[in-house]
Amino acid sequence: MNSHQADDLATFMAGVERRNPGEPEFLQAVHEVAMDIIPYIADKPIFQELKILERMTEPDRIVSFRVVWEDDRGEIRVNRGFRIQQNNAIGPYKGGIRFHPSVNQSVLKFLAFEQVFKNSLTGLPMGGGKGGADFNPKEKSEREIMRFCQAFMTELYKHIGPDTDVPAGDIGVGAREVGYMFGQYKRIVGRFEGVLTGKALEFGGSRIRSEATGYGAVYMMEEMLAHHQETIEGRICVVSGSGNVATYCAEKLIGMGGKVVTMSDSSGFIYDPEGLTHDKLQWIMELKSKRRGRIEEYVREFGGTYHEGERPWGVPCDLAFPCATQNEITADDARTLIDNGCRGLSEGANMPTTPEAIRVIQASKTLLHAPGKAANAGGVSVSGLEMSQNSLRLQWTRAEVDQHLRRIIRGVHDQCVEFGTAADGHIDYFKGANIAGFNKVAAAMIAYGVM
Ligand code: NDP
Ligand code: 2IT
Repeated sequence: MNSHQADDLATFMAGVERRNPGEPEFLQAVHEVAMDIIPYIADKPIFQELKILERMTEPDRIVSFRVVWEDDRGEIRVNRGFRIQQNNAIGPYKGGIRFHPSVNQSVLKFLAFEQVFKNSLTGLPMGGGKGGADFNPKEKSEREIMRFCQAFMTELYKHIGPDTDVPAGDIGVGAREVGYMFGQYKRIVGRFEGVLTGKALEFGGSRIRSEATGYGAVYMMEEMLAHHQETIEGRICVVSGSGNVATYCAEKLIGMGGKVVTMSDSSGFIYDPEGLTHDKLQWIMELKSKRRGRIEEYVREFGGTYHEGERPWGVPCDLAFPCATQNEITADDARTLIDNGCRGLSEGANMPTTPEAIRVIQASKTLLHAPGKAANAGGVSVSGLEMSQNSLRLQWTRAEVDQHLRRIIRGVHDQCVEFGTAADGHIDYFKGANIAGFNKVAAAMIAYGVM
């Protein structure tokens, strides 16, 4: 970036900061994209004249609403729900719903903004959105979860539809919550339609949707390594998280001959030097999704060590897969990973790497680093395939969906290479993903004229 472009970036960001005070996560996500797009459009005046980036950073609309429900003791509880409809230039708004106490407008705006670029990269016709609530599903009974989901959908249904906005899962929202929300939507509108993805197979879900994000993060790593004539086989893998994305990421890694030695939750991480097996992973899936227990219980069952309050990045590894949450890899963590000889980092989570950590990795040039908008695009890709299957009123086989998923991730990888390769041959996957994602949405916005 030359000094003129640096000035343009500073001016642009000053405007975004003025319009979005107190929203650090959103500003972080916008800055990471603008850093690549502003130099890219420097010699393309049409994008500047038509204020494409300015328009992309302003959500089409934000819906915020009260969610009132009754807990098991008969107490009335009040939460705040949101849906951010960021951009529908290339298709209906599409993106997950997050239930977590940390949810606020800034977090959902960062996720909706990232989603626009991610969905564009998949090549499927999906715009970007995100929703959620500051509801904490932990220690809630099954009936409380159900009542909350129903109350949430009783407002959200007014704003979504199979051709307008199609939510799915994210942190704290899996097949169970999608089932409750889909049931409530169907009850209110009186129609059975593909308004949510991540549904169970019995009522319109797609095969491999549960697995897709984790599998996709591994396929992306496989593509990056293959591009450099390397493979996953025999590599030591560090995974964070123990939810949907982390567990299926670990499953695919084990299946491909990787040695997964860690998993974590918000309390700490476990290290198993022997490596996880399919049986151990099955136990973790049951622990987390059925018993809703803590990852520390693993060491009582299988040995290894538990590290309270720590993240796993200090464990020497070849490949790292952050699959928990945003900003979970700091600059110090990035230095540790690089010093330990880590070769690849594939972001199963959204924005897990801080800006300082990204700079450390980019400066080292030794680590293949796929951003979340490319590496975790597998989830929304199979959501897109679920929409197609719902429209066609049929269900594809596992092999068919997996084939599509692999093809889509290969396409994402190849776009990153096309737009992210420097003169010296180094591939900046962040830059490639940002530019490729931007191009398609920008072209559609230009075609529509000024709006
Ligand atoms: P889950 O709710 O299934 O699992 C989340 C995991 O991350 C849990 O292990 C949880 O620990 C941990 N975690 C959550 N918040 C924090 C935190 N603040 N600090 C430390 N650990 C935390 O969610 P998913 O697996 O679906 O989502 C994980 C990541 O992947 C998110 O960034 C999400 O946006 C992203 N993603 C998800 C997709 C999907 O299809 N589900 C698609 C694309 C991206 P604990 O059990 O203690 O809460
Ligand atoms: O961040 C994401 O891509 C998701 N949570 C999945 C979105 C979707 O619509 O499947």
